[in-house]
Amino acid sequence: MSSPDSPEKPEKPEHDIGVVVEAAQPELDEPRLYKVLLLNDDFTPMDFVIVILETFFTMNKETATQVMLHVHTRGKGVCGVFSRQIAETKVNQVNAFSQAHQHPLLCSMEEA
Ligand code: TYC
Repeated sequence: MSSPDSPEKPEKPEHDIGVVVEAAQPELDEPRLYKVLLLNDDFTPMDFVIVILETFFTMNKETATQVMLHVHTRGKGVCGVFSRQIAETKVNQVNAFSQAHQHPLLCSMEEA
């Protein structure tokens, strides 16, 4: 046990006299954004894809129908653009929902 005035340890100051606190650097980089994509296949019913777009991407029926037809004719299409964590959650939710209904519909993401 060392005495209170042992030489190993400087005495703890009562206050942080002489300590300079610098402001944190502002966050300069914008968070990266990710497109969530639906991929076409030959088996998933069109109505099921429309339900996906309405349920997970809050589209109305008209917009959901347009996006579904775009995917159907062009092979893939963007459902929305999100931060990485939200995009990952959407992809997982859509793929789990499609699997649960035995449809091969695939959802993926890529940096915007
Ligand atoms: N091609 C499907 C059909 O003809 C419809 C479909 C659209 C499937 C979009 C997937 O992401 C998709 N029933």
